[in-house]
Amino acid sequence: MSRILLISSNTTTEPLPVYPLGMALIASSLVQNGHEVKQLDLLFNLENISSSVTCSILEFNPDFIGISIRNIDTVDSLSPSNTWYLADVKVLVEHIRKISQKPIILGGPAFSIMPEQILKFLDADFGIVGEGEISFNKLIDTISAGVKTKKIIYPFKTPITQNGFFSPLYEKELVAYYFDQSGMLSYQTKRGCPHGCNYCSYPLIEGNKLRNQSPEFVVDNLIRLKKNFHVDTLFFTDSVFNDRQGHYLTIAELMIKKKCNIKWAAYFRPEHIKQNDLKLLKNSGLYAMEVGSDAACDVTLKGINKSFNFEDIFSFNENCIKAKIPCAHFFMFGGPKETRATVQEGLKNIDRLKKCAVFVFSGIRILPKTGLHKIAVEEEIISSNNDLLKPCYYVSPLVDKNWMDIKIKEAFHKKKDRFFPPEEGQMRMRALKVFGFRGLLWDMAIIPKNRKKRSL
Ligand code: B12
Ligand code: SF4
Repeated sequence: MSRILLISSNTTTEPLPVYPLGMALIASSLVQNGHEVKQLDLLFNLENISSSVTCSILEFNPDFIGISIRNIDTVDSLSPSNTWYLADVKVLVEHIRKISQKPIILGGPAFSIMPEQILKFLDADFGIVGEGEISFNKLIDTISAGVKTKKIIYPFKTPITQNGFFSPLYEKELVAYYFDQSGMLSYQTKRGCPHGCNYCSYPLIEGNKLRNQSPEFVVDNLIRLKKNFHVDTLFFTDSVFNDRQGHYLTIAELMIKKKCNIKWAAYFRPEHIKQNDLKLLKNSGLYAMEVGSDAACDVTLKGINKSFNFEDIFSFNENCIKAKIPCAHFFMFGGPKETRATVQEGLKNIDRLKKCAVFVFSGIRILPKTGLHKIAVEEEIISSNNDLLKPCYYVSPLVDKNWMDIKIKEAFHKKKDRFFPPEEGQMRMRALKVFGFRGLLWDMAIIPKNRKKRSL
């Protein structure tokens, strides 16, 4: 049995504070294997980060220290703060080294995207790429047995499937904090994405094969969450909630059957969803959808390797309007094949999307081992030896970025449900938070009765 201190290093509250779900799952797997675990969330301890780390190490005296790293940066080329989250994690690792000689093990989505670069930059001892539940336990056993091992552990050929999933070990104090701050908690029902969008890092984190939890397992966890913590609003953090096999519909059916009575939102892909499906989802508690529409016309959709076209996005939106489900579409301009003509066509297309929110990003963050990375090197936008640790964006060489940004701003001028640059959306949401509103918040621009005040 070992003592393991887990630290969630994420302290950003934009666009909203998100529960450290990865840490909760690692904690659950370690506890089930008989280890003693302490979860330390740095956002919860924002006012006294360094003393909370010092006290945890001195009092708990861990044998291993695991750090969960969620974000590298904001993936927003126009972000004025230009936040690079890894700088704070570096300070954290240096601080830990001053008080403990125990092995530091890294993991989390950010780490999984660029493990070699981040391990080197942070000068930690080990790192686990992808899902950590099984690998972390194995690594601890290996190190404890005095066996030499590689510094970076890559995913096994046999990842977790149906019966192997763990229930997150939510902590009461943290649940209360995040529910109060963001108006929701998070839960993941499946892993992996089989779609090969060329800019996307998600398959690097979770693999490209769908691995579903059984609907019974999901719903039992939701019922427990509600019973133990009185949580009634959730975000399903699946990369894409609507899988082609319709597994998501079986979850919704069971939520209705078991009278879960939980409101939920999730990411959707704008395809393969019928009016009846939307009705079912709504009856199960769906109150808002974040839609990965991603590019605004057929040429640029093809440029990022999407298998749907703009008409699919349009009819998806029309169906949501009929079903009275607010949705927010996310688009990126400046991707492969973007030209002046496609920007103009894309903005006209977006204008056809009624009664929905639209968020637009300018340029696409280039992440290693993606198709976009290859294109960017071939087009000499970046050199092949750029390690991509610092924010670096793809903008099509066929369009002028300044011109494009001005055109988008003009098209969205004075529209309350259009957000560009993304920071503009953050500012409006910050104002709503000051007035005590919680939740996704953009949905209030579509359906004002979705307003939810924080419980004081
Ligand atoms: C859902 C989601 C959101 C939702 C969250 C909703 C909610 N209420 O939770 C919303 C829309 C709010 C959001 C916002 C943002 N997101 Co986001 N999000 C995701 C997504 C799809 C899933 C994250 C998740 O919860 N996964 C489920 C948990 C269980 O998995 P996990 O954390 O990865 O943990 C597993 C492993 O990583 C590992 N692990 C985790 N911790 C540890 C620790 C140790 C020691 C070990 C060994 C292993 C380990 O084991 C865990 C269990 O298997 C990911 C992409 C993806 N598929 O991962 C992007 C992702 C994490 N987001 C990302 C970003 C950038 C952001 C934003 C900064 C974007 C923005 N500018 O607004 C914000 C930041 C929000 C915040 N406060 O931190 C990036 C982060 C990397 C990067 N490029 O910088 C990702 C990877 C997507 C991407 N573009 O590449 N996001
Ligand atoms: S962008 Fe969405 S659909 Fe495409 S690969 Fe990534 S997670 Fe899958």
